Amino acid sequence: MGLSPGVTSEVIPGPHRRYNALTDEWVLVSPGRTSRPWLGAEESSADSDLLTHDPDCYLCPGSNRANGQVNPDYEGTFVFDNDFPALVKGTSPVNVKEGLISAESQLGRCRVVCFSPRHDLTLGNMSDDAVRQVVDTWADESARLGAEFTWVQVFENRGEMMGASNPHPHGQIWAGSALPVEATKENETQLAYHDSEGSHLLIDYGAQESGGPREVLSNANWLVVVPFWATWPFETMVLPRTPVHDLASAPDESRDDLVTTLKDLLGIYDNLFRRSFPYSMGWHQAPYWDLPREHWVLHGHFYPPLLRSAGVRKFMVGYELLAEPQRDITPEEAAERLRSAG
Ligand code: H2U
Ligand code: ZN
Repeated sequence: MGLSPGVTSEVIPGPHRRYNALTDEWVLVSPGRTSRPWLGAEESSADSDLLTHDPDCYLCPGSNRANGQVNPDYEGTFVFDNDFPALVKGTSPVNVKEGLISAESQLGRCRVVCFSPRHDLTLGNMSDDAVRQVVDTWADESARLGAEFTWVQVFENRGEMMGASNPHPHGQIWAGSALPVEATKENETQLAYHDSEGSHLLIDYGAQESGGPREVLSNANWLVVVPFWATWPFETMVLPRTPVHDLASAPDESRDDLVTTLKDLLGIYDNLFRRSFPYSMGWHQAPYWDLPREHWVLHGHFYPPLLRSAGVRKFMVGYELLAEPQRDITPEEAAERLRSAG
């Protein structure tokens, strides 16, 4: 490829737009704007002390869930069908096409994944073995759901600010028959790149960023960067160093390295503003279909909402909603601050 790690490491001083090669979109970057006065919303940043087992928590072992089922006395991870699923298998077919009005069926299944029986832990402070079990559970569940559905979305909403309903460490998996919007964009860019360059977009991108100003951390199998085109202030992307299509095909040593990667990254996030750091994270795995998958590289996205302190969040409003995403702190500054929180 002939790409050097120094490319675009120079500071770009004024407002400019950056291209997102993964989604074929643009983001407006306005360096220096965080120094503007702030009289707006400040979120409460107090982390409350949690019980190791909370009898009122519907995810704790032995608890009653909303549908009346009782959780088993589980010891590692525990997965169950969401009692309030956004996608279901047995709906009557929808096929509407009348002028500009279209609708189609979307069948699916929603799972809830408890990461640990301990109510007070987070993915970042669980033991290596316990996090490895979470990675294996994500992989096994994805393969199983992928046998039935096209897209398997593994994700975690952490913290009240991101809409998590409960501090008990947990995530969700939504599997569906149609390829969602984000996946469709990423599929098109990765396929087009693979066709024209004969290599993988995200592997080449990782190679270009490795050791550069946007790298946050790395090891033999994984690289974490603040993408050149990041929209959220401390957004990161977790990239494998060699093409892996989905979690289930990640070999043993890669999964072990992923455990270290996740724990290191989450430690950095919690250190940054000295609070339990809220975020939405998730894995983008190749679609489970008969069409080509070779171009697709497994990767993780972390989208944290915080901007300048534990109490001030980034709002995607105004220009962002109406025109295009905009950021103040540059991806290079964000990566620098994340590295120093390590
Ligand atoms: P979130 O915290 O990301 O919302 O995930 C919790 C999920 O757990 C949520 O989707 C489900 C909610 O529907 N849930 C159950 O399936 N059973 C319950 O008893 C309560 C919540
Ligand atoms: Zn609990």
